[in-house]
Amino acid sequence: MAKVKNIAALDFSAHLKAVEENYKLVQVLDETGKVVNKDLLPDLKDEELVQLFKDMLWSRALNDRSTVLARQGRLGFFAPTIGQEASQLASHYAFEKEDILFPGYRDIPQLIKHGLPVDKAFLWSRGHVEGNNYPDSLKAMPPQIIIGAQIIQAAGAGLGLKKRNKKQVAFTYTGDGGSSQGDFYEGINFAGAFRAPVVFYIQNNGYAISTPRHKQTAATTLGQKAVAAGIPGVIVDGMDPLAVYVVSKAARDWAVAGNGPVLIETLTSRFGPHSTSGDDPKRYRDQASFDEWDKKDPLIRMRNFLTEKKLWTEEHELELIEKFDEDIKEAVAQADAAPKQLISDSLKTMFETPTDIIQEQIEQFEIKEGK
Ligand SMILES: Cc1ncc(C[n+]2csc(CCOP(=O)(O)OP(=O)(O)O)c2C)c(N)n1
Repeated sequence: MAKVKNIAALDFSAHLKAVEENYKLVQVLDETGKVVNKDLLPDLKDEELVQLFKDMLWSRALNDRSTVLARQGRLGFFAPTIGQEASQLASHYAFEKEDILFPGYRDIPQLIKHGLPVDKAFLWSRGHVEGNNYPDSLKAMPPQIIIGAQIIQAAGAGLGLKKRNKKQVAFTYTGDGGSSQGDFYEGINFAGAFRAPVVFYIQNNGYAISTPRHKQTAATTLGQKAVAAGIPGVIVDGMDPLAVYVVSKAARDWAVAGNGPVLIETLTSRFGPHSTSGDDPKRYRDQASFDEWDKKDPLIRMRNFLTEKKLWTEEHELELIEKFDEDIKEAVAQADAAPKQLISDSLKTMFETPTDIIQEQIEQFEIKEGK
């Protein structure tokens, strides 16, 4: 066989390296909360910085309470968010209420911040139809369970916003596993082709349930997947709230200005199990990995940063957590008071005009349920 000449165009290792080199990690705060990149410090007022930290603390409180409730059998499905607070809350902080959110099942904190009442989030977890009955003001879809499906929905919504000349964007979250799905590639490609205003997040927490990230793809980063769609891709320290915010704000500005979508990979970690339905992460993750990521806890960084700026005290934090716990308890009580879930009501949400078979089932269940 003829020997291929080693000309630059065929230097495949150089190709791979060149792609990787274009995708550098963005960081603003180091693990101790010290600013390591002044140029990227976001333009947030003191009270806004404090609010961002409060959101993250609230999310941790919600995680802790929900974990207990799930263990007591008082919630249905629950996917822990502990460890991902910067990735979730600092990204959401960059968007407007009018922007349309397409969350995955782990993105309940962003959905609540976007306007979903907490009791409805609990009802959703219990599989109650009222959990998906959103107030008109809430610009969001219910959390997606089908991995990656929200990516194509967001791409379509983005195109709709563009066609209507809206100054809004769609934004959506998936995990590292989700970025291995066909829907993911189709969605970012479609949004790129139509320059739809969409910000796509891959929250890379290292695992798709028990499958480690390195077994899912040969790509050295997930952010670089943007290159095939011809759109910008950014990799950000997902444990660094200020970096996540600043990158998200830039992405939203870019998209809303008509330049098309952006893909953001947040490097993060879930400190807990995949879900509370029986997963034991110690079976696929060693203690060293937990210890390594514990040190990167986004709450430690933000707390240190604010304390150094004299914007935060421990007493304030304790008071706040007590208040969050009270609010969450109240929301649980509200969810408990909701009328019992009826299968007939659930069936009625399937189509605006039910098909004959569904209609028949509705009638059968209404008799059984005494309606
Ligand atoms: C299309 C599809 N395939 C498989 C599943 C089963 N499943 C549920 S969660 C999950 C892992 C997803 O991992 P990742 O996207 O990394 O998100 P994470 O849970 O880590 O946030 C899988 C495979 C599913 N829900 N949908």
